[in-house]
Amino acid sequence: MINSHPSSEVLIIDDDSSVILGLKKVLSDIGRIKFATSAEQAFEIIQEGPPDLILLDVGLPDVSGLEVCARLKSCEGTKKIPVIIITSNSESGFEEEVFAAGAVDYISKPLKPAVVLARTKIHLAYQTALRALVELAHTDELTGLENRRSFDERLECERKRAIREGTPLTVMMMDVDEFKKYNDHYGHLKGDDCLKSISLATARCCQRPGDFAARFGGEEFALILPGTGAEGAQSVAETIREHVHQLLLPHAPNASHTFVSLSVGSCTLTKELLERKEWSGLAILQAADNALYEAKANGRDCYRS
Ligand code: GH3
Ligand code: MG
Ligand code: MG
Ligand code: MG
Repeated sequence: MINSHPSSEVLIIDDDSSVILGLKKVLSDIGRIKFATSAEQAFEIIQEGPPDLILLDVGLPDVSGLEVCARLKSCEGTKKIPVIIITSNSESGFEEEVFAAGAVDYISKPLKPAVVLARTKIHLAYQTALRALVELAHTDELTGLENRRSFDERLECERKRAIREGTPLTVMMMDVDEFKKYNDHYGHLKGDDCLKSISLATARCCQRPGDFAARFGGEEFALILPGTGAEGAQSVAETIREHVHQLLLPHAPNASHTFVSLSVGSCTLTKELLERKEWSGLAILQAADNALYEAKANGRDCYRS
C-alpha cells in the first residue's frame, strides 16, 4: 500500500476542544495538525494554504459542517481537499446527506482512535497516490518537462484567459535542427542526452510566472507565454537559441551547422487579433508551426514569427 506523504497536513474543525486534543494525539505521527473551532476560523486557515485532508465536525457553532463541506466543494481552490465528516448523528438518511455534500467519508462519535487513524491514513494515502498519478500523466519521462497532454490543457486555459482579459498570448514551437543526423552519428542514447540538455536550457529561460515549457513530441518543444507580446517573444526565442548555442554540443559532421541549434517559430495573439476572429488552440498551434516551417526553410538556426 502507498503511504501518505510524511509531511501531510490535516485540518481538524470541531468546536469541542476535548475532541481536538484527542485527535491531535491520535494523528500526531501523520504530519502537521491544524485546528479550528468555527467555520469562519477554518476558512481563514484554509486560505493561508489548503490542507491535505479535513476532519469536519457536523455540529459547529456558526454553520452546519455539511454546509461548510458543500461550500468547500463548490470552490475551485478547495474542491479537491478530501473532507471526512465527524458526527454523532445516526439518523437514517444522514449518510446520504454526508456524501451529497461531497464528503469522502464519515466517522461516528464517540470517536475510536484506531478507526480515526485508519480512515485518515487511507484517505491521505489515496491523495498521495492520486497526486503522483496526475504528475506522471503530465510529465515527459525523458526530459522532466511538461508533456503534450499538459500542454494542450494549459493552452486551452491560457487561450480562454487571453480572450477574457484581452491580454497577449504567445505560443512558440522549437525544433532541433537536423536531429536525425545527430542520432545517426552519435546514437540514440547520446541523442537523448542532447534533448535533456536542450530541455534544461529551455526551462532556465522560461522563468516568468505563468511561462510554460513542454516537450511537444520527439525533438520538438513548445512554450506558452501568457502576457507576452511580439517583442517579448522575440527576446525569449533569441535567449533560448543563444543558451542552446552556448551548450556547444558538436553536431554530426554531415550537419550544416557545427553545433546543435534550434529553429523557432511563434504566434503572438494580440488583443486586436483575438477580437478579429475566434482562435482555436489548433489554429494558434498551426500559426506557430507555419512560422517554424519558415525558419526551417530560411536555412534553420533562426527565429520566425
Ligand atoms: P529538421 O532540421 O528538418 O527538423 O531535421 P530533423 O532531422 O531534425 O527532422 P526529422 O523529423 O527528419 O528527424 C527528427 C529526428 O528526431 C528523428 C528521430 O529519430 C529523432 N527523435 C525523435 N524523438 C527522439 C527521442 O526521444 N530521442 C532521440 N534520441 N531521438 C529522437
Ligand atoms: Mg460540535
Ligand atoms: Mg521535428
Ligand atoms: Mg528537427
